[in-house]
Parts: sequence; structure tokens; C-alpha cells
Amino acid sequence: MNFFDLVFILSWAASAIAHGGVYTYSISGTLYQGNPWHIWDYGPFYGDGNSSGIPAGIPSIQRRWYFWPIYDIYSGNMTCNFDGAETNNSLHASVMAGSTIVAQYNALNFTLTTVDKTIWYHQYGPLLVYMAHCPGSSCEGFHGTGAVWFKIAQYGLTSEAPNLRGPWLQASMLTGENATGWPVSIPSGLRPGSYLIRHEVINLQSSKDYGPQFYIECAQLKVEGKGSMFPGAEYMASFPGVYNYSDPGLALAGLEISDGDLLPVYNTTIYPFPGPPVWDGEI
Ligand SMILES: *[C@@H]1O[C@H](CO)[C@@H](O)[C@H](O)[C@H]1NC(C)=O
Ligand SMILES: *[C@@H]1O[C@H](CO)[C@@H](O)[C@H](O)[C@H]1NC(C)=O
Ligand SMILES: *[C@@H]1O[C@H](CO)[C@@H](O)[C@H](O)[C@H]1NC(C)=O
Ligand SMILES: *[C@@H]1O[C@H](CO)[C@@H](O)[C@H](O)[C@H]1NC(C)=O
Ligand SMILES: *[C@@H]1O[C@H](CO)[C@@H](O)[C@H](O)[C@H]1NC(C)=O
Ligand SMILES: *[C@@H]1O[C@H](CO)[C@@H](O)[C@H](O)[C@H]1NC(C)=O
Ligand SMILES: *[C@@H]1O[C@H](CO)[C@@H](O)[C@H](O)[C@H]1NC(C)=O
Ligand SMILES: [Cu+2]
Repeated sequence: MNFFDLVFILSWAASAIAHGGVYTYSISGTLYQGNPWHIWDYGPFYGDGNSSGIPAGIPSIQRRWYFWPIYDIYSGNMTCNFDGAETNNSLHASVMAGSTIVAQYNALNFTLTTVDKTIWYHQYGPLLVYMAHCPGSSCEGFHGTGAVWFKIAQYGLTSEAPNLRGPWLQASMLTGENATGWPVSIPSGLRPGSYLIRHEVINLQSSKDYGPQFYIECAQLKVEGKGSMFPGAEYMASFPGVYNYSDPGLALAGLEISDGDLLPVYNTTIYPFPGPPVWDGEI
């Protein structure tokens, strides 16, 4: 890494605006705008925290979120970020089982408000995506409590990474203005119904004292198709609940993952993903 890259990363890692979440979802050619409510929390670093004029009631497939990291692994915010509430007239995006959802962490295509066009800066840590079946005919009123979450995908290091310094897929998929976005396929055999999809980015380049940073957003889907599969209890997890600070993949968070001598704990290409195994609902 050259000097300028290092200065860039360190200055952004320390900066209050080096946060974010999913701004847009691209699903089968349709671009869905994320929930604009998070702008409310931009102050005092990013604005004055003045919520008036923020179109909180704009319908969105996405639940409300704050763009700050979540540190408290036992907090209710681990389910679907701040309060995970839906917007009024909350929408669901139709998606065929087997098709791909691309989540974008830069705001270049986010048009609901005149938010600054922020981009994602973190680069160290895994990407995980979970789903939960909503009990009714829609996800309205469902807040994802209990052991209802199953993991459909997880991404760690790129194949060329020599150790946990990376590069991680987080860097290529999410970071920067030309990031490809994070593509995730809905398992092709998943039985139709209403589901929450929960994208989770973990930043391991964080101070040891505070532990890993979690960035979590949920969105509402109507899954269609002819599948009839559903994961068994051994795949189900609760948020909060399934993670703790001693999970090997979380306990190794620290700024040393990117800086200084390579510590033995980072000298491996095997990253122990937290949470349950991935459910392979493919037909
Ligand atoms: C908040 O923003 C609104 C709309 O931009 C403005 O009219 C109002 O004066 C602001 N309030 C404060 C306390 O700054
Ligand atoms: C939904 O609408 C009600 C009544 O207009 C309003 O009080 C509430 O804040 C809105 N909720 C959201 C999440 O926008
Ligand atoms: C969730 O996050 C918000 C914003 O940071 C915070 O005000 C709230 O106390 C958190 N809730 C819980 C249950 O920790
Ligand atoms: C923005 O949307 C266009 C058109 O849908 C798409 O080609 C492009 O990849 C998107 N870019 C980002 C950063 O989301
Ligand atoms: C992103 O892509 C544009 C257009 O191809 C290019 O001009 C720009 O330099 C790229 N930015 C980075 C950081 O690679
Ligand atoms: C933390 O999670 C690990 C792995 O799931 C488990 O073995 C351990 O018992 C848990 N510890 C606590 C304190 O819950
Ligand atoms: C990392 O591990 C490899 C293979 O075990 C070893 O050859 C190398 O010296 C280690 N590097 C450091 C900096 O410890
Ligand atoms: Cu951040």
C-alpha cells in the first residue's frame, strides 16, 4: 500500500462521515430507492440534525435506518437497524426466486433527497445476508424478532488475498464511486411469500475497545416462483442473540487488521464467519 492510500484510508476511517448503508436496490432491472429517513441523523457532522423537510413518509421497500455503525451486539438495533419501522404505505419489491438483488452502498443513484452523494469507505470484514419469512400476507408490522433469520449468502476475502489484510470482497463490491454493488441471489427453491431481506456489513477495522462495527438494513420482498423449500430450525438465528463478542470472526476486530506488523491472528486466509451456516435452497 502506498503512502497516499494509507493516508486516505486512515483519514476516512477516523471520519464521522465514513458510514452508510444500502441506498438503492436493483432488482430485475428495477431500481428501488432506499428509505430516506436516515438523513435525519446526519447532524451534527453532516448537517444540523434538523428533521423537518425530510420526507419520512415516502413509501419505500426499505426499513428505516441510521447511517452510524451499531456497536452493541446485544441491542435491538441488531435486528433491522434503528427501529426497523416500515414507512407508511410500505412497499414490497417483487422478485422471482433465483434472481439477483444488487445492493448499492454509494448514493450515486439515490434521488429521493438531495443528500450528498456519499460513497462507502470501509474495506475490511465480511458481508452477510439473511432473510426472514413474514407471517402475514405482507411484512407490515413484522419486526423480525425471534429465531426467524436464515443466512442465504456470505462473502469474505477475495481469492488473491494472502491473509486477513485482504483484499476483501467488501472493498471491490462496496467501496468507492465505481463499486460494482453487492449481488445476492434469492435461493431458487425458496417457497413464495413475503420476506425481509437483511444486509449486514461488518467492519473489522475498528478500535479493539469498541469491537466490530455492524451496518444493517432490511427491505421487504414478495418472493414469487414455484419453489417449496424452507430452511429447518438448524439454520434459524435471532438478532440480537446469535452473535457475541467472543465469536472468533468478531473477536479479531482491531485497527491492526490494516496497519503495522502482521499479527499471527491475521496471518490466515480462513475467516470464521459468524452466525449459522448458509442455507442452500437451490433446486
Ligand atoms: C429546519 O429546516 C426547515 C426546512 O429546511 C427550516 O424551515 C427550519 O427553519 C429549520 N429549523 C431549524 C431549527 O433550523
Ligand atoms: C406515518 O403517518 C403518520 C400519520 O401521518 C405519521 O404520524 C407517522 O410519523 C408516519 N410514519 C412514518 C414511519 O413515516
Ligand atoms: C438504536 O440506535 C439509536 C441511534 O443510534 C439509539 O438512539 C438507540 O438507543 C438504539 N436502540 C437500542 C435498543 O440500542
Ligand atoms: C445507477 O443506475 C444505473 C441505471 O440503472 C446503473 O447502470 C448503474 O450501475 C447504477 N449505479 C449505481 C452506483 O448504483
Ligand atoms: C470511476 O469511473 C470513472 C468513469 O469510468 C472514471 O473516470 C473514474 O476515474 C473512476 N474512479 C475511480 C476511483 O476509479
Ligand atoms: C458465543 O458464541 C460462540 C459461538 O457461537 C459460543 O460457542 C459461545 O458459547 C458464546 N458465548 C457466549 C458468552 O454466549
Ligand atoms: C504467515 O504465515 C506464513 C505461512 O505459515 C509464514 O510463512 C509467514 O512467515 C507468516 N508471516 C508473518 C508475518 O508472520
Ligand atoms: Cu463507518
